[in-house]
Amino acid sequence: MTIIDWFIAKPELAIATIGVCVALSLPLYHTFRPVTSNKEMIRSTPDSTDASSASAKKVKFATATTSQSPNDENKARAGASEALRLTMKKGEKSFKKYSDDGGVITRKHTPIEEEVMNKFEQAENIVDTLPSHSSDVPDVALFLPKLLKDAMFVGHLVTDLDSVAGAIGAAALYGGKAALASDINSETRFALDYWKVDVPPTIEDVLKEKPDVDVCLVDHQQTSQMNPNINVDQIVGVIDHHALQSKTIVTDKPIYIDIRPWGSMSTIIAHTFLTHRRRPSVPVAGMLLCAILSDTLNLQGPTTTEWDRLIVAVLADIADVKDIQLLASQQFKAKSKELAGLSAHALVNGDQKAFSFEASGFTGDIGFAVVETTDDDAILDKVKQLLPEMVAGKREKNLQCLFLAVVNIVQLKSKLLLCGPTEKALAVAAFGGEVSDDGMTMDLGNRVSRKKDFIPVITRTIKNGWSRPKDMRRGLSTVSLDKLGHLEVDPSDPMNQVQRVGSILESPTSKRMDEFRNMMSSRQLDLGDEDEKKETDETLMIG
Ligand SMILES: [Mn+2]
Repeated sequence: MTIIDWFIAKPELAIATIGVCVALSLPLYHTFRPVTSNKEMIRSTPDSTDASSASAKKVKFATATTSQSPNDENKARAGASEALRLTMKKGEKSFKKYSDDGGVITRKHTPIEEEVMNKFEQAENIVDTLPSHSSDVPDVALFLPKLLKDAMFVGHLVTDLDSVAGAIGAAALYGGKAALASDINSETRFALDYWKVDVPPTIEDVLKEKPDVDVCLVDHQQTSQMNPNINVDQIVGVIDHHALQSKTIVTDKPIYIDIRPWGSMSTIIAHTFLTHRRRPSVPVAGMLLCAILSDTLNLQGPTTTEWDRLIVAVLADIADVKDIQLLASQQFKAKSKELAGLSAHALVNGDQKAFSFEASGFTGDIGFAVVETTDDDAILDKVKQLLPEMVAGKREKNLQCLFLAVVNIVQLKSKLLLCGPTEKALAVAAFGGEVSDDGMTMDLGNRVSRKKDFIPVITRTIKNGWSRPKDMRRGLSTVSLDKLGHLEVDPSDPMNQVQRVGSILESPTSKRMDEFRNMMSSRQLDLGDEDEKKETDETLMIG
């Protein structure tokens, strides 16, 4: 008699046996499950309330664990963290293999995915400590600025996502109303639509209704960035992450001030939610998340701190964002509708992905950035800022090649920016398009999709044995990194635009850009023309 036969013959015994096995394995499961034990530790710590309530919480929690309630346990684990964990394994560098006619393509984790993955466990533990709905029990260890209650929270002029999301978050946290200091931009519009949040009223509308409302400035404290309708005497608070400069407001009474040197004002609001053991609603968490991504340029900007990284992971979990890279890309596309306001750094890094290759003739990572626009000329006019930024980014990220495709989404055509001879050679081999006279761009015709039109073609070319042409002069890879400048935020810029400064390529007195231009337009570089090779040897290498 096999076990199965026995089970069929004695079903009641079989069920009992399974029951005993499950009962025995559950305690073991919980003993060796780190997240659960952490949660137990945090939850069973008595808080400032009375002992009976603390022990009631303990009992309630114990019941929930032993009964394995699918609603409690699975819900907590079925969020964004779990989704990301399923697609990314710690230590693995790449994922998302998909087959196209070019074959299997492996995309590297984007920097933001890696950042979020690194903070998963911490974020999960933090989210687990939050009550599912807010309690009104005050914690004496925390200062609750009652003075912000019913205030109007408002950001700076030329308002941005951090200002608007921060105002919405602060209004939800402290109790009050968010208002707009000026018209919203396309990125803010995207976030409001995405998280289904109503556009806040304008400051003028709020003041019309309630002229003597208390005001809390968010994301600024300089009078020059303040909406002129605000009377300084009505200001009761400032929550900000900018430097205190000469035009900081002056008040005749003490006000609430919370200024921290973090990457985004919304990080401060989200962190205060956590310290007050409050769980922001999904729309508020989503807005704050998008704002941090915006201000820190997907956690890659120079102002990014560990707090921004941690809070992004926490908010992604609360807002149940299953694909953080997809959200970041969609937001960047919305942002790039207002390209005139974007720095070269933002354009090159806003929607960039890296792909790994290992083939007979070429091994390494290739970065591919895309800017989708209705006005490609406006972007191509910035080629002198974009190319040095590409060169610097390529060096910083240790990429073998970095491309930027400027895609006209109305006419469905693209131009490829070529930042060095390797890119030029590979683009010629892959796309066979016409290189511009200055050697810096290639017409890609009606190819418009990175996933369908660009990467598969490059993949096929490399798989078919493409390698760097022999005797090709090297590009700017020999220039030392520090000569390519460093990233900086102008403290007086409310928009926190990240700029590269001090690059020898951008200096007006430097001839490097002209040398670069000459080098790129020189035909022998990528084609390995034997006749002109001697000349190459004599020509001074850039760097
Ligand atoms: Mn900001």
